[in-house]
Amino acid sequence: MTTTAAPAPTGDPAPAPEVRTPGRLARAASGIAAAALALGAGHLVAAFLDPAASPLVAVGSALVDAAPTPAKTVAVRLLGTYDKPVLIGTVGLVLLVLAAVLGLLARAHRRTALVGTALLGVVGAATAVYRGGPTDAVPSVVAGVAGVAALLWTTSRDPSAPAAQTPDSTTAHSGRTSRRSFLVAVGVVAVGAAATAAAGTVVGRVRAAGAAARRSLGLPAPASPAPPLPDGVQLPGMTPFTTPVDDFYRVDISLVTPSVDASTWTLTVDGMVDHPLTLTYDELLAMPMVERDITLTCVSNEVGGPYVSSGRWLGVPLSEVLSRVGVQPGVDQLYSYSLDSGYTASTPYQAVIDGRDAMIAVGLDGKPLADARGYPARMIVPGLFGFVANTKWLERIELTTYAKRTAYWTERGWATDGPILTQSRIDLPKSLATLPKDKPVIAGVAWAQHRGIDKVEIQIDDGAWQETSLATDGGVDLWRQWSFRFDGPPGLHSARVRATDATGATQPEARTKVFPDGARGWHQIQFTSE
Ligand SMILES: Nc1nc2c(c(=O)[nH]1)N[C@H]1C(S)=C(S)[C@@H](COP(=O)(O)O)O[C@H]1N2
Ligand SMILES: [Mo]
Repeated sequence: MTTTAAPAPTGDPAPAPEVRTPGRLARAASGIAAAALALGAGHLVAAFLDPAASPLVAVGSALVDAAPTPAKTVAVRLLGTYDKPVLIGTVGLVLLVLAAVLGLLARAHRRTALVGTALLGVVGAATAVYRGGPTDAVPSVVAGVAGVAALLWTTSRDPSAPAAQTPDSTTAHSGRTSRRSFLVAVGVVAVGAAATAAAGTVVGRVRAAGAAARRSLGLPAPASPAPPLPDGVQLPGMTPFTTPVDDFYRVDISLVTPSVDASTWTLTVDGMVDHPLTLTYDELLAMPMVERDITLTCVSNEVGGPYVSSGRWLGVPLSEVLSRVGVQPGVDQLYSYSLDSGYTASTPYQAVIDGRDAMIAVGLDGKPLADARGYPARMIVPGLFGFVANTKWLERIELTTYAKRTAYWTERGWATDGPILTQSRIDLPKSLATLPKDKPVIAGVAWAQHRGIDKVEIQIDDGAWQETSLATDGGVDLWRQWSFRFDGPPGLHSARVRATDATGATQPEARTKVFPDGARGWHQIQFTSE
């Protein structure tokens, strides 16, 4: 044969098939470009509907939900706040590989590739619906359609269907053209992907800025303002009586702090009621508000621990909302749903209607709730541990029975009822610190919300229990500071405290774990007196 002959006079040898038609790389790129356009289109649509329904975010969040609790804990410990970007990046990488494979498949198995692309859209839609509502499917459906269309269009520019492979010069020429036009098509899809992704990001930013501006407009004045805290609730040099918002303890199961758009948020109150009710944020804000100082406590607070904080809450009395819906006989719990992470809580109905300041809170210390605090609204019920009463990112309250509904933590073995246990804590001096000679004051806080603190006693070493002096009482739903003047000899000492609540019950000495209903026992420290 003459295949080893010198190059043709034109200097243009008959191209090998892989040169004439799109190569593997180009075809893989077409798959990736189609997937990128799909994600971009999905992202853009999600920016209008619900950013959490953006396909990658939806799939990543669904994986977080599905992950067992220990895996989540490990992920948070290892990756800290990067856990989410890492997870979404991983999902993206998997998608990238799948997309490349689909692009390669598209020539010989066009239908399979198209069906595969559509299936990816279905996966995104299903996870988005599982996490949110039916409309959250839209971004992924649009993404799927965009992906299929892009792949259809680019592969239609690929002439390498078996029939087209006759090695005459015309085909060679049109093959080169086709390869070029295929690459141009891939490029157009890629540009479309970048454009939609960028547009989605811009729309998302603009909308978030709008939401932030709206939030900064502030809150209505309370119809019933908080009475001023009496002088003397705060002892000099002690833990702030009202916890600075940035120091307020935070406990929740959310890996990513939800950022809720109040303009589309609603709160539904339904279940065993005569008139189910759905309120918008504006409708909620239009209701008469109360403002109250209330101390929150977490069941997971160890003896001496930090999960107790105090603040001035602004909200709509739950009684007001309940009177609007008309609660039917037989109701024994308010079952609250968070719009985040499938979190739910069981609050005893009795505790909500017994006259205490149970509310749907929208503000803390004069500002709208921060995202981490449950914006736009959360439940606050004084006297109950956070996990039974303080649902953040509240979206629904169902009036129901304990027989019918079980709360998130109850399902995981924690107690169903969670009255806050009486506790006391030594804050000054810090354990193992030195008590100064010129100011030998031991001080701390005690709490027994909705019962009140009657007495705090201290024991130095093995001495007799002595009564401390209580700071001014701010009210039964608040913690109370106490202090004690130490007059013992210099050297190493121990001190422990116990409080007695207003029902006359003194904290038991025996320690218990926080699981399942809160820690019991006396807080003890060692210190050196000068
Ligand atoms: N949505 C939601 N609400 C939640 C929780 C949660 O995990 N998710 N944790 C609860 C618990 S255990 C406590 S102690 C309080 C803490 O409220 P804070 O973070 O504002 O202090 O929120 C409660 N509300
Ligand atoms: Mo908690």
